[in-house]
Amino acid sequence: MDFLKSLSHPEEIYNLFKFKMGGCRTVMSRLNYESMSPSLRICYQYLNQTSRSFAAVIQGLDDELRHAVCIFYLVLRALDTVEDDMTIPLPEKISMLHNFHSYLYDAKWKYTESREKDRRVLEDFPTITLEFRKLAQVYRDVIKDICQQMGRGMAEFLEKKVGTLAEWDRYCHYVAGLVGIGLSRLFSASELEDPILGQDTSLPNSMGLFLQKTNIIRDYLEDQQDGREFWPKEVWEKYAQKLSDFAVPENLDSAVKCLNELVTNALQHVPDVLTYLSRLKNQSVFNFCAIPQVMGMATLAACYNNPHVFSDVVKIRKGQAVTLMMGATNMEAVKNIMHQYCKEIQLRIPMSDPSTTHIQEITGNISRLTLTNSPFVSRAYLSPVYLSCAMLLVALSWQYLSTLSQPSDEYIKGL
Ligand code: IN0
Repeated sequence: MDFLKSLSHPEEIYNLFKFKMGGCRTVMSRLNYESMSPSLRICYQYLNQTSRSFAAVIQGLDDELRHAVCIFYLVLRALDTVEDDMTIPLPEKISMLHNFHSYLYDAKWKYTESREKDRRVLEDFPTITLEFRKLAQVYRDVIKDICQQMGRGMAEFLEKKVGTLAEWDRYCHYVAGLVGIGLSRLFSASELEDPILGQDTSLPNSMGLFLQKTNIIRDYLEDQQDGREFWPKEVWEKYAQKLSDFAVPENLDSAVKCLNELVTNALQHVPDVLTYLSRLKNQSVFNFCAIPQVMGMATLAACYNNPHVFSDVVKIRKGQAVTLMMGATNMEAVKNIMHQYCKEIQLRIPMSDPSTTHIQEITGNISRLTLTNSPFVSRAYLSPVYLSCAMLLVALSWQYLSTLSQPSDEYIKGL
């Protein structure tokens, strides 16, 4: 199926094939489970269960940083699960969010009442905190501090909706910007990156804001169905009476206008993302940071001016995701990828849209910043001969792969 979806993108077919054949090792490293304590092994199992694709990218990180990020990720998942759980009475939830950082040093704390998808991390929180307490003090201090700030911020937004654009930035800072700030401090603490990286807060905040705004834009429908609202009122009130109006087909024109304004807003973070990535020195840290950002850009480009955001889930193809994962390993490649998606957006800018001028300005800027000497090979070479070769390759690899069970299979399913 993945191969079929990529039929008009031969380079993706090639990459899906290469990836399955072990190309995934460029960004992932196989973990040595035998050398791990049973509790750490369980932590990695939870990581793989909660986010199969991103788990692989975490596992590509060097040495002890990998464990620190794995624990950080699981702790954040637990905090997020508390925030999302609508069955917890408000006063109890507020207190849990405020005190969450202290549970890291409470060997017995767990929460067994949740019905959320990732409840396992709360039910078995003691296994995660046991490993947390084995981390070096510098890592523990960062993780604890971020949990404290994030818990406080999440509690602040429990009773209010996102109103102004400043509040949108503030909410995204709590749930994602702080993750970037924490990660940068972990990178510096590991000495894989310079101390300066962990001291800055503005660039890593933008990294998180870009990802989170993209998620919020993409997940409009899913959030509506779950009774959640994260689109800022300051923007949607220009186009509708209620945010839920956008799910009604008659309002599709206004909905897309609003969508385009939010995409434009999210794109404003791209220059910071590029500056942040250009500061990274370690290869494994670079891959870890760059992959989610290029995926975010691909998702944003797929959402731009796309009415499907209001009727189904807009997702990037697996072939596209694999191509990005294998490609985003150096600054020049990242710039080329960003440049390509920027061009895709530019080609789809409608003439009469309230944010046309603004998005032209921003994409023009991104386009200039991402211009390199070796532009991305364009899709112009999509000749019939190439297509036939690709289809032949599909048939052959399909046959071959169906007889094999590769370790990367699990991963690719998760994408
Ligand atoms: C993340 C981020 C993440 C990775 C690397 C550097 C970052 C710098 C700043 C902020 C966040 C950074 O990446 C993941 C990516 C991810 O989970 N992708 C999903 C796909 C999807 O569509 O959701 C996957 O399953 O592959 C991310 O989205 N978040 C995250 C969480 C914890 C950590 Cl440690 C790193 C979530 C969020 C809310 C954007 C911060």
